[in-house]
Amino acid sequence: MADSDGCLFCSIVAGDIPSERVYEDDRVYAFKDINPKAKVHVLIVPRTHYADVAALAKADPSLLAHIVTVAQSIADDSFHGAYRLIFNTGRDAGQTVFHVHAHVLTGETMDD
Ligand code: D5M
Repeated sequence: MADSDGCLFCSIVAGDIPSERVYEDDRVYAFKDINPKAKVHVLIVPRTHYADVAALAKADPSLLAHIVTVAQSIADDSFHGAYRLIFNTGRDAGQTVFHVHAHVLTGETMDD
């Protein structure tokens, strides 16, 4: 677990910053990406702060598996179970928020 002070997604999970909720349970919170790259673009974040997917996988693999299950469920509801699941990991890979988040891209056919 890394420092969660001033973390944008910790503030969203806590309800201190508004978001468009899609799903939540005791372990994760899912909300619409503010800058969607697909018809349906949802971010799934664990309530507990981990900096990236590698840290999450090391600390709590079952929570990572749960995120995949939630992504599948969102895609089942949005687009017959077809989706892309992306974890940008590291600044040079485009990660801008250092609270692990799964991008779920679905809702339309993606050819490229
Ligand atoms: O993805 C970080 C993602 O977080 C990026 O797609 C925009 C999104 N974002 C940033 N601020 C917000 C708020 N306030 N609500 C919803 N979505 C947000 P990364 O993989 O780190 O580049």
